[in-house]
Amino acid sequence: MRFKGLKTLLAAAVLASSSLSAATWKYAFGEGMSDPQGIYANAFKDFIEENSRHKIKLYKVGSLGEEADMMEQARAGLLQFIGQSTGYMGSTIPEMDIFTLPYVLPTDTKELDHFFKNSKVVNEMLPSIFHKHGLELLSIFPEGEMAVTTMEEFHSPADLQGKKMRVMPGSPILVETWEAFGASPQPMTWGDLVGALKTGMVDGQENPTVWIEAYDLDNLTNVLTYMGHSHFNASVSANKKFYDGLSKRDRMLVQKAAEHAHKTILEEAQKLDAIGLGRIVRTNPDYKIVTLSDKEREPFKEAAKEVQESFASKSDSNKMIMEQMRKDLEAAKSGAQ
Ligand code: 6CS
Repeated sequence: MRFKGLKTLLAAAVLASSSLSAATWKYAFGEGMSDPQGIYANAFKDFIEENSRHKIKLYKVGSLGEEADMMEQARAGLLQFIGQSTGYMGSTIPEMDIFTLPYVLPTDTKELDHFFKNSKVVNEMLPSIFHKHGLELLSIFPEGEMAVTTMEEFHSPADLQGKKMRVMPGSPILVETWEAFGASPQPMTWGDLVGALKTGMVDGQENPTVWIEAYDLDNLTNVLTYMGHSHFNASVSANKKFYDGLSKRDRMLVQKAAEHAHKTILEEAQKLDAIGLGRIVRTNPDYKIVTLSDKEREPFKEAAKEVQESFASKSDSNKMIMEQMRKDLEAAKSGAQ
């Protein structure tokens, strides 16, 4: 009896020490430290470090290779956490292309917030899909409406004929979208984009306004166009084996850190986008800013339908995601009022 009690005591001591022992976890993300993914990563790191003895080592984009390399490293367990733009994920996790589909997500920021907080696609369906790819999904968040920067103005798909538009690599749907919009899509990494704009290899690109301003893309193009077609989103996940191997207490810590970082970025991202636009207007007064009218958007919306159908036709899983997405967006519309 005394022996059994001793064993229980020893086991408890081992368990306690394992959850108290300090570890350093690696977290790579696809942007710089002061960009939205960096703000999320820093908020996550601060929360973990303030509430445990663990440390987080952050790796900004480029320090561990390109985005595709980061994803491989995270799935292989060399990294414990990864933050990545959804536009880089569709070829690995096809269902993630739901976030790059044109004219699906609302432009209204309240609706968008409601959607990301309450969506069944985000909170119930995607986590189990991520599991199949060796990842534990922690967050998906919007960084800002996609703005299109080009050398020349465009108001219709006909104006885009033959224009080479850079898209993020790793999303078949982005290629289909810009083809449907009349352009000639050119998938390329972020690292190659600035050179491609300078040498005329591409005629335009799309990104949130905050990013366009921060990386001087307004000075490399002549026109910025809002066409209301999509939002730039990012996701954060953990390597699943690592996550499953954590103590219950550490899993809770990771979830709480993700909730905290998610809240932080939702408050910040929209402000940042508006600040970015304000800076462009002040520092680059000759830069043309165009918002397509509802009438001008019509042919793009029409073209988008075939891309939405194409996404849903790729697999049963895509079809189910698309159906639930429509319900989630309806709920967001009424919930945000
Ligand atoms: O266009 C891109 O590739 C980059 N854009 C943003 C807003 N974040 C990271 C991504 O690599």
